[in-house]
Amino acid sequence: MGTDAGAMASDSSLEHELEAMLEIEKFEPPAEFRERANWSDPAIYDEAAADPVAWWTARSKELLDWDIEPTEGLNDSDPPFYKWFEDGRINASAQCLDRHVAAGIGDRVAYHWRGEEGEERDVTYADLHRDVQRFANALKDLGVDKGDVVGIYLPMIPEVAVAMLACARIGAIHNVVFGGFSAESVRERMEFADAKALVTVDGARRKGKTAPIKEQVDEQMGSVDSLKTIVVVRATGIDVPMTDGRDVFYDEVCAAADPECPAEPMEAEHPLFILYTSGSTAKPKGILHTTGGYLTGAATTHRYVFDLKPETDVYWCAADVGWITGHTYIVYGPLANGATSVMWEGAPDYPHQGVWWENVERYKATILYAAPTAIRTFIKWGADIPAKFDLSSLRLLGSVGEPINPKAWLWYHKVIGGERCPIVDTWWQTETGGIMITPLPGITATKPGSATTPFPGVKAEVVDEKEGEPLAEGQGLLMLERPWPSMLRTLYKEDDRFIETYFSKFGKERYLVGDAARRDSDGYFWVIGRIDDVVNVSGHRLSTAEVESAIVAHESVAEAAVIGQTDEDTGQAICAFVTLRGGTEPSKDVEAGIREAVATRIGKFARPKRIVWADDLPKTRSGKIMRRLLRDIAEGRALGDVTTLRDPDVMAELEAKIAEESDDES
Ligand code: 7RM
Repeated sequence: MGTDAGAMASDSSLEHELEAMLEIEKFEPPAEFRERANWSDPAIYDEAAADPVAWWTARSKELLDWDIEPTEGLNDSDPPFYKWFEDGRINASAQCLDRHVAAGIGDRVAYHWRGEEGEERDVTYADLHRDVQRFANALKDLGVDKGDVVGIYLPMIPEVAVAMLACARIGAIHNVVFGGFSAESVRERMEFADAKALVTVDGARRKGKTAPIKEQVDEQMGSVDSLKTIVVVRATGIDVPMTDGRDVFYDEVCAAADPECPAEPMEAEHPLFILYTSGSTAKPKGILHTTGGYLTGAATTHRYVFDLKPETDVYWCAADVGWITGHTYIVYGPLANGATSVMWEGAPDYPHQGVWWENVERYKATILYAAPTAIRTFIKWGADIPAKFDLSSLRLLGSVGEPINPKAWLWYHKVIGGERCPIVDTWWQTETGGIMITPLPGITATKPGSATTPFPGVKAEVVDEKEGEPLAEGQGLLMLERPWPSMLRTLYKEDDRFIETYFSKFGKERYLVGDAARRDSDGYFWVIGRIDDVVNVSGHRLSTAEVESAIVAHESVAEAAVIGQTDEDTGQAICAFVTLRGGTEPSKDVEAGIREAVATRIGKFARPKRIVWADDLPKTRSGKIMRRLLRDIAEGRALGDVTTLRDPDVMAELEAKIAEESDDES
């Protein structure tokens, strides 16, 4: 009781302080930070803008050691199929490992890995170099060739980085699926990509429990014809079913493989990976990234946005490797730069709610990169939890995945950053490969809630929706107006969809982001959110269509419409309007069944938070569901234009339903 009262008192005075800080418009980089920053001269922006291709080419040569240096920067002869550094040769795994070992820093820790139960493994660059070579040879022995697709479905263990780099070493294209996705999602992503092999795990630990991953994978993978091999990492030691002639253990194939696997220089445009992400339709998009340009973007932004000093920093990106943030800022960026990272296996509240801060203290982390949803959760748990740990090692904080509300920004700044750490709010996407709009911590004055301005060499605009005219100030569509090295090259095996999705609105030279944004009088960008049917739950991208198709798979469901509803914890939450088949009455059982159907088909994180039973859905005369009206009603706003509805009464009925719902709550 006593401590609770104390915590509440301090929380309410903190609340007042944050309230007062909302008045501060701009936060200048602290002088002591600026003095030591990798970049502190704003002239860098002009230099890059004067000749962006030459500027990116110079960064590429500064931060990477090409086997054959490119003679050309950008090939823009066939937009939107841009090529970068086309005649250069480079191997991503050699850039991340061999050159550091050769430079004598092989014993530097690449990952301080920490497991859920407190286990620790320090993995050095030399360790990774050894393991990657063996696994690369093992993949070859298993028949994986250059250009083949290899699925990776692993939890946050060092083997995930080994598997990615082993693919890169032999020119196989990795296709990582986030561990939170269901086995069914994995199957779909293996099918779409014609994956030849899948690397997975016996079981995955989550908050003290072990999920039988291999068993779940087995239930799905029989029908994937292209799949010849499943490699199983023994991470938990649980018993697993193995199919003769298809399944092998990671440790056994590595032990049997040749220890030396020289890295083969790849063409700069050789595909490095595919990563599936949600779009407007139910079918996920296979974002394709290639080697030289992607690595250039990853290394450059990682070094300069995070002001990385590889010799002294301890960097922690608290994302999962299964998302683009993990690809670029846990694996390729940090390893290319020779950084020492923290890799945390678990959840933020296991074994206790202070475990992140315990990790910061334990490894003396200097840079922390996290999502606003995590920060909002920590705010809810209370400032007294981080206060128990020594966070004085931190010197820079980052945010990614969704807009950060100013209050959360200020809390992060004050409670975690001790008011001394600049915050970099980084806007980017799976498609962009790396950070695009962000402060430079030694240069940019930050405003809480704004990702500020484009990275050097990047040209972004907010344009009016109809004509695509850039707006000096005000709200419109966010566009990227010039190619950049780490941009997606296409949607895997769907070139037409690539053009249609990103380059059909205002032409083939202007990339349509899919976000709405605002520019203020200083030219700062404020990203508002998606304009398409993409919902962002805790920084996880989901399409309303894919959740709907999972819901209608339930036998009792006739029709479903899904919207993203503003949520104070997760940014947006899934709200589903469901009509049941005749004869089925709404019940807790049906509700549980629907949630289960979504968990099985997509993953637990996609389960609807709220289900509204509807007798009918608002549709236009041509039968399109008007999600805009559902959004209005779910958020308790006045309804917009309903005149295009086939049956305007539907809305009145739904409004009555929503009113009933809130009566139930009170
Ligand atoms: C890195 C990542 C991309 C979408 C993007 C935005 C939203 C990401 C920010 C942000 C406001 C940010 N890739 N988004 N970062 N919105 N401020 N700093 O998240 O492909 O999974 O999602 O996420 O809507 O289009 S992603």
